[in-house]
Amino acid sequence: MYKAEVLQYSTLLSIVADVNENTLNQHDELRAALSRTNDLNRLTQEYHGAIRLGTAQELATLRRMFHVLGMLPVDYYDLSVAGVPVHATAFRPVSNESLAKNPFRVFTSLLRLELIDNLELRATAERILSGRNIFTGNAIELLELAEQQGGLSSVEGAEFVSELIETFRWHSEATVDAQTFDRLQDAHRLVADVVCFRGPHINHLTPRTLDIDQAQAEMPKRGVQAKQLIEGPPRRNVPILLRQTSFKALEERIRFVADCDGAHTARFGEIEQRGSALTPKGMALYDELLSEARRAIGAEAVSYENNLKAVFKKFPDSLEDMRIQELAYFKYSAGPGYQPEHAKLLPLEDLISKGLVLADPIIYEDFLPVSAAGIFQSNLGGTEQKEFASNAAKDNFERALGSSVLDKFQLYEHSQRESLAKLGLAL
Ligand code: OOG
Ligand code: NI
Repeated sequence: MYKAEVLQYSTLLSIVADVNENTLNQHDELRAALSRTNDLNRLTQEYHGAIRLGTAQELATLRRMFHVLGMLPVDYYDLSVAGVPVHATAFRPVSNESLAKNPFRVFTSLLRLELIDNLELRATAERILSGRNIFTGNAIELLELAEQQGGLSSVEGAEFVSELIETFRWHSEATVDAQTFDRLQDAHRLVADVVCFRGPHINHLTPRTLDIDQAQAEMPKRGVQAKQLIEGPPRRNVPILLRQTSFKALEERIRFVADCDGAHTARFGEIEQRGSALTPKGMALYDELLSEARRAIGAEAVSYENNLKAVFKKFPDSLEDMRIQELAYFKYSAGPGYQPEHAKLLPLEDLISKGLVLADPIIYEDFLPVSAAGIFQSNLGGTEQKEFASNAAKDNFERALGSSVLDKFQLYEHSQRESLAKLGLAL
């Protein structure tokens, strides 16, 4: 559906496929490691998408919908710090088996109208949102059936998916007149995007590349206008967390009620490169270095990148250092010749140095708030920078969601521990 809606997205997919093939052809060791961690077979699948919701009720119902698909809310992201009036979670598979089968996840934001100062405008937005229903009647019926039966048959499941897709479709007819649209747009472009349409259109989908710098260089060559900076950590020997770039949102014709035409920018495409998941200690170091780099220089592209690289010299750049200093999570597996008795005879470090146990980084499966804000900003069009008092409101978000969000560190830690337990080992 998205390929048909946003034609440039197909170009993005072919750039990523070519870059991945090149990279794998040049790095046999990487190919072997990716196949050990189950990443090779899921590399060609879409990694994530994003939507923006208007009300607590929409979020609570969507949580139930995603639950049927085995996608659970992980982590809380406060984007108000970066001048975007939303907070968010990511619905994703959490078990290793599910992640290996299909990694697709949806970054899901909820609009925070309480951050809009103009009370009258806030009330208008609330009234418009309370009058819409973003789900089809069949989707709701199948959801209730799934909850009663504890699942769906494959026929029901297929129908459920095609009904749910309707929620994410683009509508070029706005639900408001041009004047209302402009007023909401003035409060924040994101407010207009969420409030003025029948549903939460997918605003981007994102494939995963093994070399984002190559992909970034390739975009303009194929007629895709890339965002200026790659978000996240710099290029390193050992990739960490998440690096992202995107192409600018398309300007699209829309129609307002009362028959007049206008334009709106919402939909774009994004590319991501994923690296090691970091422990709380590693994440704290990442946050510290990122703020240091951002403090030093404004957004001037070339110098920002050089400076980022220089600042990140303080982050160890070998798998061994990252493991020994407990900065990242690892998946351990048996190397050639490993026997269960080895677990009792030698400490883990010796097993690793003898090649009896292999340690591969666990891939980061989540998002980064500062990067997400950069992606939001470059795709809302305009250069506006609104200031909101930064105020994380995780409790409110979870109340709207109707459940708590899962802790990403616990998930990584669990999968590290499980891989060791399979070998009869512990850290
Ligand atoms: C979501 C932006 C966040 C990412 O990859 O960090 C995101 C949005 O623009 O709605 O998708
Ligand atoms: Ni994204």
